[in-house]
Amino acid sequence: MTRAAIALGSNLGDRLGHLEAANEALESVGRVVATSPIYETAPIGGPEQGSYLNAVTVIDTELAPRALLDGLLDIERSRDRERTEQWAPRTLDLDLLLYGQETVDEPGLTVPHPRMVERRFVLDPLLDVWPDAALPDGTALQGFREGVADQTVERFIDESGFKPWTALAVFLIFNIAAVIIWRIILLF
Ligand code: A4P
Ligand code: MG
Repeated sequence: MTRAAIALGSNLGDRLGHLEAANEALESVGRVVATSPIYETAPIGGPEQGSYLNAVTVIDTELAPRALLDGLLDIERSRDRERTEQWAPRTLDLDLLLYGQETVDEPGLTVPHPRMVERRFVLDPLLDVWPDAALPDGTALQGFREGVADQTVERFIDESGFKPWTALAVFLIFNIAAVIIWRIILLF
């Protein structure tokens, strides 16, 4: 069993839906240990494009690195990921950041992910859920935080749960409280 970290990113279509679906689907490649908060992040590289939602999920897996990557690519396809140019906008990107303390360097698979230490949209969520994560040579990833501090990321707050009936309930409670207070005042 190996502990692995997966980066999730989306900046096309139903971004939150893609990340939530990916998290559920990750159960098919391992046991989900922890899921980070979601961050809204400014795009880095590539053509002009919209902001991303990024997160990191940590899993324990029995799959070898290549089989795990194949599983991740299957999940991307299930969310209609299309590959055009590098760093193009995407419905879902799943990157294998860390696979235990192993190093993999083969065609089509490099672990640790070669650009992870340059990106705040990876380091912040990763360190939220795996604070002592380290590179295979033992270098703590916390040490790279300072170098990416100028990149813009902020915690994403999902406001879609604030449905009209929630507003109605708040309105009614507020009014009932006002009537009760008014009655109490009238008693004096
Ligand atoms: N590949 C090799 N190693 C890995 C690995 N460890 N994990 C290969 C995943 N894939 C790996 O990836 C190209 C190929 O990389 C895959 O077929 C796989 O065999 P891709 O997802 O098709 O292309 P890409 O993502 O455009 O390229 P790349 O170079 O992997 O991009 P990055 O570095 O992942 O950057 N800005 C914000 N704010 N948030 C983002 O999430 N993401 C990117 C993509 C750029 N800017 C961003 C974000
Ligand atoms: Mg990718």
